[in-house]
Amino acid sequence: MQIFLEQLHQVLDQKYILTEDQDKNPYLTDWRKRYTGKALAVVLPRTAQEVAQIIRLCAINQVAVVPQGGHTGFCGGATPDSSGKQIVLNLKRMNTIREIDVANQTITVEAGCILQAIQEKAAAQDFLFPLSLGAEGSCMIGGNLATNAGGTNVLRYGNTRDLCLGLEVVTAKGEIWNGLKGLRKDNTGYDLRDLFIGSEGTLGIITAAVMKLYPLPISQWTTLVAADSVVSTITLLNLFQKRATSLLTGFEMMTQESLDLNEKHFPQMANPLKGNPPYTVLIELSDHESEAHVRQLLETILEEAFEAGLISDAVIANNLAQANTFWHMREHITLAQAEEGANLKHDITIPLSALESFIEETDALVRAKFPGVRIINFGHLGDGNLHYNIAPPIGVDHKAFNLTNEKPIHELVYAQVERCQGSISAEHGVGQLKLEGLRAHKGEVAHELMKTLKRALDPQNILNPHKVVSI
Ligand code: FAD
Ligand code: 2HG
Ligand code: ZN
Repeated sequence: MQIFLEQLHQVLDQKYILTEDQDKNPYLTDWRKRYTGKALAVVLPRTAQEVAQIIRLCAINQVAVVPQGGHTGFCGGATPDSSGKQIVLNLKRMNTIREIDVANQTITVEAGCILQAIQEKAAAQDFLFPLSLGAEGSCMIGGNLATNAGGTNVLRYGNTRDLCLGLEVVTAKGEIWNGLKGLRKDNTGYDLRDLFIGSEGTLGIITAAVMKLYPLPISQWTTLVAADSVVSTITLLNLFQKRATSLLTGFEMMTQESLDLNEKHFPQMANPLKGNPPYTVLIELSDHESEAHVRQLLETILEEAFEAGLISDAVIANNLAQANTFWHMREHITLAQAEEGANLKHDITIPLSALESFIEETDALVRAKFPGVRIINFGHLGDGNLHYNIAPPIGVDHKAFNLTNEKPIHELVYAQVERCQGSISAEHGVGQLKLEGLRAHKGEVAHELMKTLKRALDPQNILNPHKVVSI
């Protein structure tokens, strides 16, 4: 290993190869503090050429490499194992926005660009970069692409995969594939770009990307509404889809228990709706015509929803600051859960037609088998994506509870997901957290095909081994 470290010094300046514990430690624990690993070194390259040289050295010396962006992922994908033999390759120094192509409506960015920096750069040129998630101040576009992140704008603009037109990737052999064309049509055989997106660093290292831009909306209106049942929230979604069509850019659901937990830790985030309703829905419309147009449309749809008995209360944000408060309330649920202690996450998708029966049956089963637990169910309802998280009963030690109950709770929830033909990972990926369950979920044929791809693209198994699939 000494030889390998010496070879690394021929590629990178000493200060970009971290080998001391105090320097490495900030890169070794994930955001949830669920995983802590060890690393031979943390390396901080600045260019794709340096990444390629590092990978070539890893291949020669059989050293495994864990690519890392902001380390905000929820599945332990960017955390090394406990052997101390892997290196972490963090992309944060590759943070140049290379180009905005106004006519093509695209932005070319390096993998280490912070998501929020891309949004801001686009906005400065009157463009919208629609990917938006609670971690946007610290996650990086390379990590977003590697996990195919979702977030709050998916129902209008799609997930990260849908926003990407081209990639630059360093392969397991240390070659650089330049696929940075900003083309909306390109049917020249296998889609390599789609292979790397969502592969969580197991097939290649993303060093740059061409992403789509959209015109900035002229006006956005945000409202919070109260609903009594799951079926009301879904009927309401369908009403907005029908009346507002592409103007509907956000449709987020939060249960009473989720907002209670929020208020406990962040009293300033109290729900402005009266009477603590069972379901609170945050709805956002975005318009390119005029403020008056979208405001009137929103009021008309809400009136219709009241008349149909779908909602019992509504608060429309009067200004941007109030709209931001509504969004902060939604985004703080994750932070409230983190404050409360370790919790069990289930990032799942269910077809909207099965959502009502999923929630009603699963809530009943969970409450019967694990009395007192809090079901912190919230999420991107417009995408059928629930964050069906479970917090231990009040007053119970979280670690002890999770130790005994994690497995049976996961089994119960995932069995329900399978029954409803859903997915056990909607947007957070697989990483090491869901590695074991993936074979059963995907089925033998799909799982073998994934392994075949992994073997073909990374025969030495040096790219993020034992994440997503083990070969
Ligand atoms: P990391 O955590 O560093 O890495 C994630 C995976 O990608 C790892 O497997 C890593 O090896 C790989 N990787 C990273 N960079 C590269 C690269 N350049 N090339 C190849 N592989 C790479 N996720 C959502 O989808 N929707 C949400 O709404 C959402 N909200 C969140 C809110 C909060 C408060 C937090 C903490 C997280 C949230 N997340 C959400 C999860 C997380 O932010 C996303 O998964 C994000 O895309 C991860 O980006 P990152 O840069 O932190 O990646
Ligand atoms: C969100 O939608 C994130 O806020 C986090 O995906 C979900 O905390 C979670 O489980
Ligand atoms: Zn989410």
